[in-house]
Amino acid sequence: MQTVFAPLHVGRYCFPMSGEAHRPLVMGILNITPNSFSDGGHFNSLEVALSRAEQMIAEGVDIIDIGGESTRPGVAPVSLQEELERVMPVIYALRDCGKALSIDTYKPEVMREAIVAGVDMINDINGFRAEGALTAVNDSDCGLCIMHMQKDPTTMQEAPQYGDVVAEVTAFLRQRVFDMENVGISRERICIDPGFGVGKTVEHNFTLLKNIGRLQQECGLPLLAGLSRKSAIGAITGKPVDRRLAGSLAAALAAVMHGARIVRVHDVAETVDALKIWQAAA
Ligand code: 7PJ
Repeated sequence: MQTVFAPLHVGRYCFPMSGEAHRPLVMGILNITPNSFSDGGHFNSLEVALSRAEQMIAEGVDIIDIGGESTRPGVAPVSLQEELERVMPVIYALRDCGKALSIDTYKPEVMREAIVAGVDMINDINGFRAEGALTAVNDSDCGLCIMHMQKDPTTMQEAPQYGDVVAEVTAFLRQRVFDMENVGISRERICIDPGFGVGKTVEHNFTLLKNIGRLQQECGLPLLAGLSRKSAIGAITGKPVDRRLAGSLAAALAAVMHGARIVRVHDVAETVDALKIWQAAA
């Protein structure tokens, strides 16, 4: 039996999380990185991003997750100015594309600008722990994804350790939900994410994956799972990052089987197809 959840409110959109009308949602990853072939590169990376977004929309994406800073393990942070220059033109251009827009950031200044520009969701890998993050999102109607991360992106993969990874991640997420409700943020806007691959060993990742049902039940909120192309997939399959499609599809289906309501993926068309067959066979 799957836990029953109220619909998730994300800005202009309201997604059923249970019942007849519910189906797993696909969040498509739109990474904006500067184009190394053109000086400055911002115009070119805007064009590339918009054509990728157009493709994702045609492929059936539900939420477009725009990110201007790579948070892959060990990657250096980008400045606030640089992040804004990367993401803001994309947000303005996609504002009325008909799909929910999410911004993947942990910087309160970026959250504020993105909210003014009309994003529907804030996806924070840092769980809104930066000073000013809760205030930045408080007065909006944006959906909020709280992710668990041990340490920070530069240090998180240095020997991650837990006593009981499921209990610790659950306790962290419950505490953040509590803190958010305390400042007046409504639960109907919140989803949780155990943060696959961030401060976790392969074993931690698969333990969390198998326990998605428990995490959701104990937090009482829908869960978003992001396993796409991550190193845990590579560790099991032995494949480099550009050959992890099949592994990522299996991981997305496993997450949904365990009850995840949203999957965050690079390969939208393939994931949408896999989920359609999964649903038809359920
Ligand atoms: C995640 C994310 C994730 C959420 C990244 C990558 C690394 N946001 N942003 N969940 N991962 N909510 O995509 O490989 O797992 S960046």
